[in-house]
Amino acid sequence: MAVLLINPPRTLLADDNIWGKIGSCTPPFGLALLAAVLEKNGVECDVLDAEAEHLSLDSIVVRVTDDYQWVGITSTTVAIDNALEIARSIKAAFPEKPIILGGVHPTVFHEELIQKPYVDYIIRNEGEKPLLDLVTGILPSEIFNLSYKEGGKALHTAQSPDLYDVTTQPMLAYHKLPMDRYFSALGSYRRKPAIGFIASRGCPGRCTFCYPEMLGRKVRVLTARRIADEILHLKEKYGIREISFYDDTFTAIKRVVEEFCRILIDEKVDLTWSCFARTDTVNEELLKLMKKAGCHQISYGIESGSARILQSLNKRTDPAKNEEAIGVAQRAGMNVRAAFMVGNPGETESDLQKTIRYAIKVKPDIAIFNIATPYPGTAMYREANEKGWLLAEGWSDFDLSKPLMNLPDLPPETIKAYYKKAYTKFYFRPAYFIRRLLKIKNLEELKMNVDAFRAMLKFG
Ligand code: B12
Repeated sequence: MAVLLINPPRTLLADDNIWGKIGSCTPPFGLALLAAVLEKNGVECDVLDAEAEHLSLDSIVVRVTDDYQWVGITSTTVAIDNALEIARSIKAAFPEKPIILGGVHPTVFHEELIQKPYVDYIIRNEGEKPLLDLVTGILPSEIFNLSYKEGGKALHTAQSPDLYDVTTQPMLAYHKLPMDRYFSALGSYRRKPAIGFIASRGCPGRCTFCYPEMLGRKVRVLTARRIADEILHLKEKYGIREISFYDDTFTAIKRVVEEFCRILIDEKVDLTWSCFARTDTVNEELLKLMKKAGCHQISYGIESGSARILQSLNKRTDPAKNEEAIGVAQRAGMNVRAAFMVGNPGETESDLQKTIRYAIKVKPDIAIFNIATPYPGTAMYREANEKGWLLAEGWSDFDLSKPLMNLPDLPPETIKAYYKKAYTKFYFRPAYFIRRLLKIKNLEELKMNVDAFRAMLKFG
């Protein structure tokens, strides 16, 4: 028995989406882990990363052969139309092959999506155990987190009372992936080859724009030794020199980060890396240790320069504390990448001006502005839905570059104008340019910065 797991291609990003210019190509961590779990349990499995391979929808079905008895497809919200189209065309060509959907969007909309004639199963939330159970013949009614059909009726089994034990997680099935296709986002790496990695699940934050129930609210992290060993494998086997940690909050559990840094330092591992953090999970001592262990960039979700907006996003930080955390990281020798959201509920034009002024004042090395997007499953989506603000024409609009809420105090055109304006105001300053240039350490970094800077300017 063999399983094919598919990562659908995203709809091409429009010219007015900054991510089309600076975005990364990252391994589909979830699918690569599911493939490793299946393989470890004797189930043959392949991963088709149609996003990384730039496959058209038509060419995906050609890669489905009789050898596969099961097809699994992952999907976020922005990719769901493509995921469903792939499911539909595979079902048309191979009516006997069961099709399983998983990932964040099918989890939120399992009731609706299981009704599609070309979807046989939906695995909600964490997929390791339910997928293995399903493909090894356990009865659907005995599998947690499963939506399925019986006699034309949709059935949904209970949620598993246990979260997946990440300490038993096998190394991702890198050998099933097109490893030479992956790269990190412009402006985020110092050396190449750079690749994404994820060491934990969960986040201590409870922001209104996030869906913390997806993989469980509790923060769970691999052991420091496990993280280091997998990275050493990536270095040895694939020549990786830099890691971009994509964990929601890499610094959530300080003890593990400290131990990981000590391993890198003691074993003199030649690695540069970057990560995401909340500003309330770092301190000077930790940042200095991370810097010593090769971390050159930290990304903070700063979101807004307005305390009122931060409060309404339930961000549990404030502009002064965020400014302090930026300064501490820079004094520790790191670059800071600050992410902001424009077009939040309750925001006015004056708040947007405040955010741009704040971004300039607190001097991050890189600033990213996204349009506040109400993803299904989040408190922001519920509010927008209840208040009749939702504007999206389709799920492929959910790409962080379109105003999708018709807010009472901020028309969509104003949000769009500030989205662009924020980039021009932040990047088109001689002081910024000089500051950035002086921090560049090598030729690779210079080239990457020139590319990133050109993208930001062209965009703004
Ligand atoms: C790393 C990451 C990325 C990476 C790459 C993701 C990738 N290639 O897998 C990059 C930076 C490229 C990225 C891009 C985007 N991302 Co992103 N990303 C994440 C992040 C931080 C981690 C995802 C991850 O790997 N988790 C760990 C693995 C183990 O979990 P998993 O993928 O969910 O898989 C598990 C289950 O979902 C399930 N499962 C998943 N697929 C399948 C399939 C089958 C068949 C089965 C049975 C089970 C199953 O089993 C897995 C194991 O338990 C998440 C937040 C989070 N913490 O999850 C956001 C997140 C997924 N991203 C998000 C968004 C919005 C985006 C972008 C739209 C942003 C943009 N800039 O345009 C794009 C869309 C990309 C796309 N192709 O769809 C949102 C999605 C919200 C939504 N409703 O769609 C999230 C949830 C962040 C958030 N809190 O809002 N992202």
